Amino acid sequence: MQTKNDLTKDITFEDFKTEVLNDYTVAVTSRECSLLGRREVLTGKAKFGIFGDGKELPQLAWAKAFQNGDFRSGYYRDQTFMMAIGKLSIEQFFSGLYGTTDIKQDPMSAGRQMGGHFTTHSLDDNFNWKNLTQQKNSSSDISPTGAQMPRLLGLAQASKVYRNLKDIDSEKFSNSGNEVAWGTIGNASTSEGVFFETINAAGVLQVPMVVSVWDDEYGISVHAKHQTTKENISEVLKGFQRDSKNKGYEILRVKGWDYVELINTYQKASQLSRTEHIPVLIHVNELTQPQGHSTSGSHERYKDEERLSWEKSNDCNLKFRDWIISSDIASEEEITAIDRNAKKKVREGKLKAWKEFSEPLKNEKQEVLKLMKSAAVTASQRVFIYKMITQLELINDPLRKDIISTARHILKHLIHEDTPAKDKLVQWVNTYFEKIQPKYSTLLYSESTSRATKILEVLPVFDDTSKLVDGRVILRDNFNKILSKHPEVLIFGEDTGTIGDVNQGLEGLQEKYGEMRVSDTGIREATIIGQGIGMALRGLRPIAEIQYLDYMVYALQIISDDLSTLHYRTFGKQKAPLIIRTRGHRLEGIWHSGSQLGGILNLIRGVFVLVPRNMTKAAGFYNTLLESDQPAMVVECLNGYRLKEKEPSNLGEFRTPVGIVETIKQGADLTIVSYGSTLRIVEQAAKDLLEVDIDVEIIDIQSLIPFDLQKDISKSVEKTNRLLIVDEDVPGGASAYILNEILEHQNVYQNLDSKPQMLTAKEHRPAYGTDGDYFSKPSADDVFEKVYSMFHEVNPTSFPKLR
Ligand SMILES: Cc1ncc(C[n+]2csc(CCOP(=O)(O)OP(=O)(O)O)c2C)c(N)n1
Ligand SMILES: [Mg+2]
Repeated sequence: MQTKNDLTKDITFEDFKTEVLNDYTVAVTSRECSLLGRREVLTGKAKFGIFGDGKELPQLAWAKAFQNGDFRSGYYRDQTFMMAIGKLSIEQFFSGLYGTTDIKQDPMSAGRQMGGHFTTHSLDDNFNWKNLTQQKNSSSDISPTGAQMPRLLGLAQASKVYRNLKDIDSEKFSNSGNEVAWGTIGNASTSEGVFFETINAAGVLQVPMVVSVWDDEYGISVHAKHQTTKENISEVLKGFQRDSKNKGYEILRVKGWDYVELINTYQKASQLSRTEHIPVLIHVNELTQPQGHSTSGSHERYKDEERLSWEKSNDCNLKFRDWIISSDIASEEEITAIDRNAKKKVREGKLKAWKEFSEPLKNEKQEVLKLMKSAAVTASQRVFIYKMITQLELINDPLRKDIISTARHILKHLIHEDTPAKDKLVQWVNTYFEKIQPKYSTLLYSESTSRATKILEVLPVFDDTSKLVDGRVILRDNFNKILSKHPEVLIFGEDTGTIGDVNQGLEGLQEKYGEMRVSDTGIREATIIGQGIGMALRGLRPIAEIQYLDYMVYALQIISDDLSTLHYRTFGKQKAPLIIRTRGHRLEGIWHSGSQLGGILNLIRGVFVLVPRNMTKAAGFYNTLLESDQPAMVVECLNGYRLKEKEPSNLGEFRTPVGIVETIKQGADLTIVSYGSTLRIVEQAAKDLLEVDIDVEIIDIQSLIPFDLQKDISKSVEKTNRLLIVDEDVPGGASAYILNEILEHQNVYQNLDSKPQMLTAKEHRPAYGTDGDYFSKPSADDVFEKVYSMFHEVNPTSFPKLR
C-alpha cells in the first residue's frame, strides 16, 4: 500500500495513473480505518480513538518526499503517512486501537500507548542499532500537544553534525547529513511555548527541519481566533522568512486538498532543506475533521452549519477523487471499485486484528474457568463462586482484567479451604502475574548488556605527583579526555561554548574541539533537552547542559513526558542515551539553591538521577554513562567547583558506579544518609558529635535513581540501629523518596531502635544570603541537635536536654 517516492521525471501516463490511484487507495484505506476505528470505540471494543481523517492528502505528498534515513516527529493525525511509507498496516492500526501487548501486532508500542501514536524501530531485539539510513524512521509520538517539537530540533541537528564532523562513525545513522527531520503539528498546538522555542532555535541553528502545520482551524472545540494571532500561523511567522541578507526559514503555504500543489510543495521543501540545510515551514490549510476531534465527542456541538457543510465539500479525499475523475485519470467506475475494495480490505484487516487480540484471551478464560470450577466443587462458599464463574462465562470477549480479577475474587472466597484444586488456582494466578505483568512494566530503563548498572567501577588513580586542584579543573580535564576519546560526544548549553561554562568546567575546549562539539545555545532549556533527545535518537552522544538545577523546571516537561518514557513507550525499540549535565544543591536564594530533587525524582522515572558529592565523582559518572546506553541527569555541586580535590591520573577512564552508595565515615551509633553538598555539613556535625560520644556512620547515596542496589544502607542500620536522613529539599521531598526506598526495599524496620528521622529544609524556598541559607536549610548545628535529640530520647541521663 506504500506510496512511490522515486519521482522520476519521464513517466508514462499509465505509470502516472498507477501512482495516483495507488495514492488514492492509501487515502481511502486510511479513511476507512478512521471510520471503522471510531465504530470500534463506540461499540466498546477499543477505549479511545483519535484518527487522521481529513488530513490524508498532504501526508501522501509528504511521504513522496520522505527518504530513507529521514526522521519524522509528529502527532496523532499521521496515520496516512505511516501507511504510505509502509510502516503501518491495517491490522497494525486496529491492533494499536485494541491495545494488544504483542510488539509484532502493535509495533508502535506493544499496547503501551493509545492508537495514533506512531513509531518505527531503531533497535533490534538485542537493543543494538539498526541501520537507520536504510529505513524510514519515525521518533515515537507523545500526547502532550507540541511536545514533539523539541526533539525534532535535535533530529534535524544530527544531520548537520554528521555533515560537518567527519570523525564520527556514521554508517548506521547518516549519509553525509542528507537526512531531513520532518515535523507535524496541529494548528492549535502552535500556541504552545515549545513550538515557538523550537522554531526560533532551528532558525538560529539552520538545520534541515521541515515543519508541517495541519490547519483545520480548530483545537478540539476552540477556534483559531482564540489560538493564533491573525488566526494564521504562517502570517505570524513571516519575520522568520529568509531573504537576501539574512538566514531564516523558507515559509510555504498550500491548500490541504490540492494534490498537485501539495506534491510540488513537499518536493520543494525536501530539496531546499536537504541540500541547503535550512528549516522550512509548510502551512497546510483548509483541512477538515470529518468525524470531529476524537471519539470523545462530536464536533456538531461547536461547529456551525456553515462550517460543517464547508468541511463536507472540502474534504481532501473527495476533492482528490473529483480531481482524478475530472482530469480523466480514471473513471468513476474505477474509483468506485477502489473505494469498495478498500472497505473490504479494512473490514478484513480489522477482523483479523480483533481475532489476534481476542483469541488468546478467550483461551485464557477457558483455562482458568476449568480451575475455578474444580476449586468450587467442595468450597463452602461455592454459591458465591459459581455466581462469579457465570458472570465470567457471560463475557464473550474478556479482557485480562476480567479474567484475573475474577480469579482473585474467588480466592478471597477460598481463604479457609485447603484443597489441591485451590492450590492449582493459586498457582495459576501467580504464574499469570509472572507472565503478564512484564508486558506492562518492563523496559523503563535500559535492559541491554551495556545498561549503566552493568558498568563496573574503575577507581581514580592517585600517586605522589597528584596535584590538588580546583574541582572544576578535574571536570575540565576529564571532559577533554571524553571529547578526544568519543568523537560522537557533543556538549552544549547556555554559556557552555565560548567561556567554557559558567564555572569553567569546559574551559578552552571549544577552541580545541570546535563550535560544533562544544557550543553555546540560546536561553531555551526545553529545546536544549530536545536537541539532546533528537541527536541521541540518531546515534550521537549529546551532553546537554542546563545551567542551574533551578531552571530544569523549564525542561522538565520534555524530560518527563518524552525522554523518561521513550524506552518504555517504544517497548525498547528506541533509545536516547542523553546525558543531562547540571549544577545544583545549596547556594544562594530562591532560584539558585537547586534543591528541588523530590519533584524531579517523581517526574523523571526512566532517567537515572546522579548526585555526586565532588567533581571527581561527577567526572566518573560521565565516564560510566558514556559506556552505557541509559539517559541520566548528573547534578554537580554548585559550591564545589573551587574546592580542592586531588587530580586522578586516569582521567577519562575512572568510573563512578551507578546505584552504589559509599560509606564516607564509619560509625557505630547511628546511620546518616545524605547526598551532594549537604554531606559536607553532615561531616562537620559528625566531628562535633564525636565530642559528645556519638559516633555516626555517614553514607553518601550518590545515585538517587537507581538507589542503593546492594542494600548497603540496611547493612549499616543493622549495625547502628538508628537512621537519619538529611536532605536539603522540602519536607516530604527527596527525603520521602529516600525513606521509601529504604523502608520498602531494604526492610530495615526490624533493626530500628528509634523512629527513623528526617531532617530537611523548611517548606519555603531558601532565603537569600548566608543567613537565608542557615535559616532555610539544614545546618551542621541542626544535624548535631537532631542526632543528639535522638540519643536524649533513648538515654536522658547520659544525654541531658541540650536546649
Ligand atoms: C499539553 C496538552 N494540553 C492539552 C491536550 C488535550 N488536547 C489534545 S488534542 C488538543 C487539540 C489540538 O489541536 P490541534 O493542534 O489543532 O490538532 P488537531 O487535533 O486539530 O489536528 C488538545 C487541547 C494535550 N494533549 N496536551
Ligand atoms: Mg487543529
